[in-house]
Amino acid sequence: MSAAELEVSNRTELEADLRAGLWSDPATLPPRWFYDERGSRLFDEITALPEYYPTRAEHEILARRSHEIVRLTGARSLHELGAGTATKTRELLDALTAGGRSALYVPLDISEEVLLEAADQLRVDYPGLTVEPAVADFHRLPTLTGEPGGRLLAFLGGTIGNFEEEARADFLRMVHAALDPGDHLLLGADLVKDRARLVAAYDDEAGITALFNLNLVDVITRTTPVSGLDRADFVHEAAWDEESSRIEMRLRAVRDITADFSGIGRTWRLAAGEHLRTEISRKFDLDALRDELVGHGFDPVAAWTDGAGDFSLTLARV
Ligand code: AVJ
Repeated sequence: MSAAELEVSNRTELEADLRAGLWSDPATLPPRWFYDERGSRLFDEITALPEYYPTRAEHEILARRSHEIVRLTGARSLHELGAGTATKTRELLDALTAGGRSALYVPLDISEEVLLEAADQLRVDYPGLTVEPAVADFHRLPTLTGEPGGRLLAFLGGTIGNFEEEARADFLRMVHAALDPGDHLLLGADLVKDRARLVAAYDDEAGITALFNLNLVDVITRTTPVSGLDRADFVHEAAWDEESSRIEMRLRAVRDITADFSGIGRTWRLAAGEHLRTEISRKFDLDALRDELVGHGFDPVAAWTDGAGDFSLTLARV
């Protein structure tokens, strides 16, 4: 796609999400809109925050278990959903190419820019590795390349937590259908823990997560014509919903908002004190997650946590 075509399709897709989400109760928007260039940079900053443990915890597990994962799966190709900059993935790639073995890496991401840049660097760093980046989102998987039975599909970072229950079920069904017998899924999932630590991870002292959340307003105003929408009218909020076992990220209106979306021909009103929900981040119980995978036809092979028991990786066979 050309840059101009990309811009048009971006606008069309955002407008569809705005239509579907803003007039519901509560108003919602899918978290994928966080990740423009600035949002992606802010997310990278989040992963280095003292309060945000998931990235470090998952990296710890991968550093310790990657060789075991490659041995248990016999994988010759790694397909990674939402690969991004593929930093932690290097642990898996090291194991996959150990002893000079050749392997295939297929990073899948919605951001072509990030994808191609990361792919170029990986080709330099891993001479024996074939890198085949593919633009894809979590809702439509392309037909997977690589030898059937020798594929490892990784979905890391805890992004599975962004899905509502039903969307998660749809996702697991889709993944199971995309894989062949002998292929494996490697799933990163954040675990339930102390409320204070969970909230702090999404409402950090330095205010980076607040900038990340508020950046969404800029993404909207830049992508579709709208008047009356201003990031100064919102404050960031992170709340733990015990019953649904999830963190909710919200943008709470500090004054009455009337936003005219001329691109979609509708006016959106949000009263002072009400909020727009921008992300859910579900936290899991390891046994329940295992049962859920079994319910979708997967055969759990192993599950690991970091030393502190904060985050999990589950390996399951199709
Ligand atoms: C990238 C979806 C795993 O839910 O923890 C981080 C995104 N949002 N801080 C998460 C996020 C706010 C992150 N995921």
